This record gives sequence, structure tokens and C-alpha cells, in this order.
Amino acid sequence: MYELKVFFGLSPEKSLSFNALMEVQMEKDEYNQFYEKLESYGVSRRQFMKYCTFLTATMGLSASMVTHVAEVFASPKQRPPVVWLHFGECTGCSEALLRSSYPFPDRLILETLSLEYHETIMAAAGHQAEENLQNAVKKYDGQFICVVEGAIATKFDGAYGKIGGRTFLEIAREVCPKAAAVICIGSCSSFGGIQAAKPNPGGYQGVGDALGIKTLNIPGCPPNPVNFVGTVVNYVLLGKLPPLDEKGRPVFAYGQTIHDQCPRRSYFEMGEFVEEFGSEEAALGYCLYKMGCKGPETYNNCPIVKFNDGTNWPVEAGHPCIGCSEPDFWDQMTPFFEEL
Ligand code: FSX
Ligand code: SF4
Ligand code: F3S
Repeated sequence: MYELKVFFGLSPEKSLSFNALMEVQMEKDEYNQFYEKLESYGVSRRQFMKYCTFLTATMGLSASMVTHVAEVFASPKQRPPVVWLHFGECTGCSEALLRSSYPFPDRLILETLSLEYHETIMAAAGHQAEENLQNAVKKYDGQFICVVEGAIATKFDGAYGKIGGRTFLEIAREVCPKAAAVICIGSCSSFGGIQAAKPNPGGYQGVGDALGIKTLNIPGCPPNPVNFVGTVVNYVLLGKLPPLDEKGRPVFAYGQTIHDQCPRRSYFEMGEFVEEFGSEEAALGYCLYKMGCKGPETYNNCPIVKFNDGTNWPVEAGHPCIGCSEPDFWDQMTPFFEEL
């Protein structure tokens, strides 16, 4: 799984003792129950603590916070109500989160949140679904987290995007201002994404621009689920959102460029480049700059956290970064295979 010492910069002798951490937890009955539940999912305590350690490091918190992060899942003091809206998008963001690594942490995060409305996974449909949304917003006015997936059409009174006869714009204007925080998951809700690509006839925009509000943005097409989970855990654990950059992105995830964290960087510095896919240089893992890599202009933590349980990420798999987490990447980062 994840190479935890790398995240904390610890030497092998100083690596964390998972057994010691688990012993602390085992003193409490509620943790025993929690671990029994985990085992029923096929997840060992060791795997769970490893994940919490990885998450804590990703969030930029010190190693001493690992047990507190574990507590957020094992014994949440509060389960924040969440209203999850879908607008113009492909649902890849939900898919990435829900299929992040069965049977957890997707399951854990869903149990940590009180998910009041989510079109992809809720049982309700039609008028009942509409009613659920109205009820949740009324009941948790000012307290719920609104997670938005997808961009909003703004031209022609928002006529280019509707759900249940109402425009995205109307729904967002009604729901978002009542939330305690608006988290935009994905490049579409953050910055407009593919819907906002030229010529953009519907006038699609990210939620912040469409409504003129401040949002917390977790861009990427799709974004890495761990950055969403880290943001939510930060909120539950510390009672506040993590520090953001000027584009509303959590600094813990988007503080550095792909290029500055890339394992191919030494090839870049040496001037050793791939110039053709399938070549010997490609097999040797040379730098992809000349194949159009946008890593130098893209802020994200893909090289460190990777995807699919930390298995791999685009550049390691031999594909240039296309800058999928940057604003207007369909217009600004294309042609994808041409040098910057
Ligand atoms: Fe956009 Fe999410 Fe890309 Fe898709 O819903 S960020 S098109 S992966 O799924 O919004
Ligand atoms: Fe930079 Fe891309 Fe080369 Fe990595 S592959 S060093 S991100 S240009
Ligand atoms: Fe996207 Fe580049 Fe990461 S394409 S997934 S930001 S490596």
C-alpha cells in the first residue's frame, strides 16, 4: 500500500508503530465495535490505521494527529449533513469517490457524513427526490455542507441545464447560500470544466463565478478522492475548512506543481526527453515535456498521493499531465500533446 515514511519524511527506525496506535484504540469498547464492523467489510485494523496515517500526511498534519483522524471515522462527534448537487458534468467525480477502493474508504466516508441528498446514490426518485432536497435544506439551514459536482449554465436564464423543470442556476441560487460551506468537487463545479470550453453556448461557469460566492474548490477531472476526504475530515476534526490558495483550493493538495514533485524531474533537468510514444526513451521513463506535459503549470499532488490505492498516476503510466485541475484547461492546456 502507501509508503508512509515518505510522507512524513521519517527514517525507517522512526516509522510509526501501528500496533502501538491500535493498542490505544483497543481500550475503548466503541472502537472494538468499530473494528468488528471493519472486519466484516474485510478491512483489518492495520489497513485502517495505514489509511489514516496516509490521510493525515496528505492533509499536512503532524503524525501525532493520526489517532484523532482515526477517531473521526471510528467515533464521529458530529456527522455533518451533506447536500450533494449535480449539474453539468459526467458524474466521474462521484464515481471516483465511490469506487475509490472497495470496501473502504468510500464506505467510511459515507458513514461519517450524513448524506441527505445525492442523486446518483439515493433511493428516492422524481417528486420524492425533489421533496427530500427541500426538506434537507430547510431542516439544516445554515448547517449543511453543500457539495457541488458540475458547472452551471448562466446564459438565457440558465436554460441550458435543468433538473425537474428548474434550472441549475435557480437550484444553486436557492441551496448554496443556505449552506455552512460550499465544496466544489471536480474541475467543472470549480471552474466550469468541459461545459465551459469554447464556444460555450450555454455560458457555463463554475459555481463561484455563476453565483458570485466563495467556494472551496477541489479541481481535477476527476479529482483525487483523498483530497475530498482530507477536506471533510479536516472540517469534522478541526471544525473549519483547511487553508486555501487564491483559487479556493486547499493548499495541502494544490500547494505545489506536478513538475516540482515529479519523479521524472531529473530527466527534465538533464535534458532527457521522450520524443515519441513507444520509443526506447519512453520505456526508460524520460521526461514527457516534449510530448506536451503540462506538469510545470499544474498545481496538484498526483505524484505523491497517486490514484487507485496509490497504485499509479498519469505521468508514471507514461502519459503527459494534461493539466486537468487548472482553470479552463480545455482551452488553456490544448493541444494536449504539444510542448508548452
Ligand atoms: Fe467534471 Fe465531475 Fe471531469 Fe467528470 O462530475 S471534473 S467532467 S471527471 O465528473 O465534474
Ligand atoms: Fe515535469 Fe512533466 Fe517532465 Fe514530470 S514529466 S518532469 S511533470 S515536464
Ligand atoms: Fe490531472 Fe495532471 Fe494529475 S492530468 S490527474 S493533474 S497528473
